[in-house]
Amino acid sequence: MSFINFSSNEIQCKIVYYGPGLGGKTTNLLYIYEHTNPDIKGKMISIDTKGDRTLFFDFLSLNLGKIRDFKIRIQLYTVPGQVTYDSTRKLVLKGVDGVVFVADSMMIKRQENIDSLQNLEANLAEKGINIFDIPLVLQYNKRDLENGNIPILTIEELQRDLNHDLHVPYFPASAINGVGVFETLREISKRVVKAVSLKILAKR
Ligand SMILES: Nc1nc2c(ncn2[C@@H]2O[C@H](COP(=O)(O)OP(=O)(O)OP(=O)(O)O)[C@@H](O)[C@H]2O)c(=O)[nH]1
Ligand SMILES: [Mg+2]
Repeated sequence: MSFINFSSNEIQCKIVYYGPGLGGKTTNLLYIYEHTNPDIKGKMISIDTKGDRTLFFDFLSLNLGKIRDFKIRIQLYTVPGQVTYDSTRKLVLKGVDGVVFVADSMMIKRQENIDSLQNLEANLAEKGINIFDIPLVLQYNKRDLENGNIPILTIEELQRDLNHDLHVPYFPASAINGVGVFETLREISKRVVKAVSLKILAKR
């Protein structure tokens, strides 16, 4: 939930990276952390991790500068993608202002992508949020595999599977090489800050 502190003139927004296990959510945050100016970022914190797998969440806070007199701080979280950790995903979604859905381009992940997006929709609905109303962008990750032996889905197939009804912005990416990572972050931040600012104006 966006949090407005009028005494310190700060607005906090929460963005959650969601998607199937091993899709590249943590890799996105790591790349952002490693390629941001130390003045604007807090520590990256990974809570409970086993090898590659997130068991609780990752967290990174970024200072985006000012809008009028307000300092804008965004907080990035990842959920654990593994199917069994649904209760943790629900916890991490608490107070969410925007979502980046990281899909895995590998062909064998096709159904997992679809299931994970449905899981997001259901978990948002439990919180009274319609997936069509919340700032959301899709990232089609692991496009670098295009040049290898692992079969991957085309952008058209991913669009048909995931974005047919949503019609939200989408970004082909290779998070491991940083391709598309900041483009994705910029778009979701823009949408979240806009939505939060409108909410604030409406309340004033
Ligand atoms: N080839 C390739 N591998 C990637 C890319 N992004 C991530 N990976 C690899 O995929 C594996 C899983 O990445 P993570 O970022 O840990 O995935 P996650 O979505 O956080 O997974 P969970 O925490 O289990 O939900 C790691 O071995 C990454 O190095 C990419 O763009 N291309
Ligand atoms: Mg992870």
